[in-house]
Amino acid sequence: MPEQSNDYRVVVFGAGGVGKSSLVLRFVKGTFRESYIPTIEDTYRQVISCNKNICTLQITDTTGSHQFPAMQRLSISKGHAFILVYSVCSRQSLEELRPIWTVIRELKGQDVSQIPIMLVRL
Ligand SMILES: Nc1nc2c(ncn2[C@@H]2O[C@H](COP(=O)(O)OP(=O)(O)O)[C@@H](O)[C@H]2O)c(=O)[nH]1
Ligand SMILES: [Mg+2]
Repeated sequence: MPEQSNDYRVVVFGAGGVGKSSLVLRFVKGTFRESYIPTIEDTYRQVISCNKNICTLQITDTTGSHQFPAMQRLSISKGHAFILVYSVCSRQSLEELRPIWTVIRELKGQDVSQIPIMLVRL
């Protein structure tokens, strides 16, 4: 399938339990759930208006830092923008972002300043 130029793929990474899915669900559905259901991998598609154009926003909510390396690399290769989430209560959750950051840099080339990456502290 040819890639559409107005199709944006955002991938959310971060340690298990930091609140990635909650963040995504709040944005996509406006909901919050108390119970913790570990994610395998969920993708949400939304049609948004952006610069007066209709765009498709595809958000991939990953399982976290313990994603299979091949799946992680695939999500990074396909992604246009990345949201790296950690918890202020866990130094470990911040440290788990480092290898993901390294793989993003490796797969997206050296000019990391050209890649939209957002660091989110929850
Ligand atoms: N009180 C509170 N609980 C939260 C918040 N964000 C997430 N949680 C809870 O933390 C747990 C893990 O959240 P989840 O989004 O599934 O984390 P994920 O593993 O990173 O996707 C769930 O039980 C959520 O209800 C928040 O802002 N406030
Ligand atoms: Mg989750």
